[in-house]
Amino acid sequence: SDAERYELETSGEFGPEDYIAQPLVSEIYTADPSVHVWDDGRIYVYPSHDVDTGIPQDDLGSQYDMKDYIVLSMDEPGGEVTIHDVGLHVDDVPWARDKMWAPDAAEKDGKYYLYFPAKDYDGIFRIGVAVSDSPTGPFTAEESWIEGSYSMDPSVFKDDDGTYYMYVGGIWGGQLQRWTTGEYDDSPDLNQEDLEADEPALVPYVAKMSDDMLSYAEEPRDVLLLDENGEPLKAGDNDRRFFEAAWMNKIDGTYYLSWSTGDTHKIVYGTSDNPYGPFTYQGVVNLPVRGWTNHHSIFEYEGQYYLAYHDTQLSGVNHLRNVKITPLTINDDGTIEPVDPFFG
Ligand code: FUB
Repeated sequence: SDAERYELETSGEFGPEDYIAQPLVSEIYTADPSVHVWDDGRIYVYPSHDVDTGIPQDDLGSQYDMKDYIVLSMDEPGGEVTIHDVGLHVDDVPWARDKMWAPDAAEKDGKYYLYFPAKDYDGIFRIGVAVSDSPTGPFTAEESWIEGSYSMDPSVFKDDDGTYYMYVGGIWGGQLQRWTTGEYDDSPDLNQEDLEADEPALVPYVAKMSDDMLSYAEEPRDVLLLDENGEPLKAGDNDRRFFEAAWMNKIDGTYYLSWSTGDTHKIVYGTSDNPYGPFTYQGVVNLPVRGWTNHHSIFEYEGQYYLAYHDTQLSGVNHLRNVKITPLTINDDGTIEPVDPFFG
């Protein structure tokens, strides 16, 4: 079963030969890789920069106590990786207190926008933006978070018509369950979703970006995620329901939204003919990796799709991760061939 497999993978002893891909870098710990190939043809990885600050592990992910962002880049998959200077530090973000979690980036008219979640001084996750003339920074943060933003794991998708959309959200430590009324609910017992198993699961939200890329051009709206019968994925459907890490691709005219299932440790996906959804569940992108979290991006380089993801090969510690890249097969019928991060 998936559960047995996860137990084996997280408890077992593994050598490099057991993994289908190797860490991009070993000098620093990196996670949550958002990958883009900008107009210069180079591959840029916008990851979280994992550090250990001694905070004990809990179900809210308090041990994921990251402080800055460092961009990686390379000429081609498998090419030499450059670790760039710190692109943005939490001390240089006026509104942010801590928890610089999974970022993403966008390019528009020669400017680069780093989007990132962080907790404000009330401990509430918001989405921030910082701007640079360089894809690797340094990025200059705006004074405040993006108005109307909440929760974490932002990703920004550029559609063929030049419209940019941001997808956001994550449950449990990501706080999405605290926003179901539209206001932040600070109840101490609301650390997980408060739903019956047969109720619709929580979903990410999407908003079109303004022309200047610094704010939402509209009220965020829920992204509906449906099963094969057109019913919303249920809160008890832990193998498929949304947990965090939404990522958008458009492949042959179809919108593919992929996400992490969190406590079942998979990356799965659904498809739609509309960037707002609804998305119909299709299958698995990535089977459980070594480590609790599974967070990815999908990108195309010279006609080949790739999956960027992370595991804990180098540390064996959940919050000290390393990013990897491996080829991804899109089948002729448009389905994604699931990646097994282990040989054998
Ligand atoms: O890296 C911190 C958090 O862990 C991310 O925001 C989640 O997606 C999970 O990977």
